[in-house]
Amino acid sequence: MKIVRTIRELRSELHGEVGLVPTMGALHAGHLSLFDAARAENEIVVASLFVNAAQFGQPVDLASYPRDEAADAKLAEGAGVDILFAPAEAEIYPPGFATWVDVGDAGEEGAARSGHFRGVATVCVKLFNIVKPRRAYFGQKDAQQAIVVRRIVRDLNIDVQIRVLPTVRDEDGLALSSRNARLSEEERARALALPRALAAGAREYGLGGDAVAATRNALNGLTPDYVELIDLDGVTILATAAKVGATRLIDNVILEGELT
Ligand code: PAJ
Repeated sequence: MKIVRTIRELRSELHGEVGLVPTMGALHAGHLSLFDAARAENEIVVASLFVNAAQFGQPVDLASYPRDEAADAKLAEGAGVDILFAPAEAEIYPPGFATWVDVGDAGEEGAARSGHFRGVATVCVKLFNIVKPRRAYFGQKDAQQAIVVRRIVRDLNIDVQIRVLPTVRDEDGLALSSRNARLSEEERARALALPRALAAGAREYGLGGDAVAATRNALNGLTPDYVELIDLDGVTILATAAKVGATRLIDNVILEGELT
């Protein structure tokens, strides 16, 4: 695996059908599932590793975001990534940078995190233009992000296929997230209310009942930012977000349809 830091160097390494997996590092089995999918479908797999300051609301969230490039490089290499693109801040946002992608309505998650999806959208469009992938891989874990990225690609006629892969969970059901490392043992136990409440919501939906109300009722004392039904290209998803201690977690389950 090659680690490259500049756009020029990256371009000289690219040939054939490229699969891109954008990440912010702190890699875990969720990211690895995206690398595996990219490995299976493309000649070259590029992973980007860039903690995108533009998508963070709270300075403390950005400052405390876990960073360990050496560990990430090892995991990426083991998963068959060919090129790890790990640019410095100024390579992506050089002095004078002033153009942003305005994503429009991004549901409750967008409303809860002002400016977040603008930052995500801008860096994703830049990565698509830099890497020119045939396919790019995203996780269902961040379903609202996948919806926004699919819409951008459609609205701006970007020639890339957006693949969305299922959420990878710990054995107890908690969705893997780089932010889980911040949870104390007690908080981690309380965080299990998220997947459990979503499962209760999905059961209720299957019985013809109100999935949102059932989820709210099963959150076991957690106060959600929202519980909502969202649509990802015809797939109906039940999504929620809640703070456990100081850590904001998101999760979702599919109620109807299948991701592609
Ligand atoms: P990051 O949080 O590093 O996630 C990178 C990709 O991994 C995203 O597509 C995310 O949905 C996926 N992912 C995270 N946890 C997962 C899990 N448990 N199962 C499956 N996939 C999972 O999302 C971002 O970075 C950034 O917003 C980015 C797209 C890189 C733009 O900066």
